[in-house]
Amino acid sequence: MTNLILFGPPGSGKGTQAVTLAEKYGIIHISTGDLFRYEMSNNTPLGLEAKSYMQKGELVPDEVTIGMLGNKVEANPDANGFIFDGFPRTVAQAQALDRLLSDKGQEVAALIALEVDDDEIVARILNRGKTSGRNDDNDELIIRNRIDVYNRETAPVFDYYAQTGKTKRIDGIGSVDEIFQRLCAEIDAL
Ligand code: B4P
Repeated sequence: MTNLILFGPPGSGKGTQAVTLAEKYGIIHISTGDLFRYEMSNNTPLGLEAKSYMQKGELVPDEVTIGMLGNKVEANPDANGFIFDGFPRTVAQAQALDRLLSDKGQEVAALIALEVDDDEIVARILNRGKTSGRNDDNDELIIRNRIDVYNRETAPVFDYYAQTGKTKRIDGIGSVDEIFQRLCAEIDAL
């Protein structure tokens, strides 16, 4: 069983790459961002709560996010592994993920970080905003806030996993296919 964390700032290409990686390696892709957007589109209480944070570029509270992620993992008892995209985004989420996997006799195999500079992130997300219909993609101030939140709350997750030697860094600039090849090389070497 291979459990991977695809890591990086907003707009670094996690969602883009996770879909094809999940297909290639036969593992389940879990995107907390997609799960929240699904709840929002159905106007559920969870979706309405998530919306109030996401539209400002803030993180949804840990208790909500961890519970939702746990339900999704539990719903796939026969999975060969998971690729976590956009989770964990805080050290508390990372600790919760480790507990969840350890209760199943599993662990995180690697955290692979996509490295992309801030100006490229802003350009990519504004470009996606032309068609995504996402409030958090259309306003440069909100995008810059998402980057600040990443640096403050999410970047420490890299250091948390670095302590156990599970972290890898990938240059996230290049074509989608080039980055996919770089990611596969790291995963194949695990
Ligand atoms: P996410 O849905 O995770 O959104 P993201 O960080 O913007 O996306 P990603 O990095 O996956 O970028 P993508 O591949 O789409 O989170 C949105 C919000 O949800 C958060 O701000 C937060 O509020 C909330 N949330 C989610 N998870 C949470 C958690 N665990 N805890 C608390 N809150 C949480 O790529 C972006 C764009 O770049 C696309 O348009 C893509 O086509 C383009 N692109 C990709 N690769 C490219 C390349 N190589 N070259 C050029 N463009 C590229």
